[in-house]
Amino acid sequence: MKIYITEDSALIIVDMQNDFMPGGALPVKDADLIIPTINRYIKKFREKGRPIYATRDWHPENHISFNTRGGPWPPHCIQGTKGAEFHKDLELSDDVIIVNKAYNPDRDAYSGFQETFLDIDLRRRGISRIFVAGVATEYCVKSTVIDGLNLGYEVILLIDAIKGVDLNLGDSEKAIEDMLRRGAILATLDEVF
Ligand code: VGL
Ligand code: ZN
Repeated sequence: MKIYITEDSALIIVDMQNDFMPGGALPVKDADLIIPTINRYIKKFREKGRPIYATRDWHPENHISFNTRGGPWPPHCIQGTKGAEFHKDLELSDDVIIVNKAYNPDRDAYSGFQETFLDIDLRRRGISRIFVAGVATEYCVKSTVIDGLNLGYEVILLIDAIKGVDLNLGDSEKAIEDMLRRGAILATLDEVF
């Protein structure tokens, strides 16, 4: 199916940060392998002059999601550290809009929409279709997609540009099914024009 990058489309790249890459504090298997594909999407959106957003997990040192505070995760993506930086091979230019999330020490936030300016900024630019890529499929990608759908956006999940943690076998697959059931549309690089 052909899916067009229309005037009202934007690209949202979720949490492509060092700590989620192999060797990082909370690695997502093969997360680095989607970087070339994400770069191709970036190129397509840039050529069309459409906005590109990059969310980043932006935790304070004492974040509630860390196992040091009884949370589920090892400390990761701490503000200002190397682990919180975007992967160096990701071709983000100066015009990419960075969205910090989960910065409140006492609240976790998986969605790029939670306590951020993302919805306001998209609306201000007249965006009603979002194309979503990044990690992790069953956490931040899923929450961002579902919030987007609930806020009334048409959401295209870029299936060749996401990776999951799969703490339990099949978690990513289940998350994809859930997103589809709620109205997300799947697309791959060769379908996006
Ligand atoms: C994420 C676990 C903890 C994500 C963030 O980006 O999906 N996962 N913090
Ligand atoms: Zn996190």
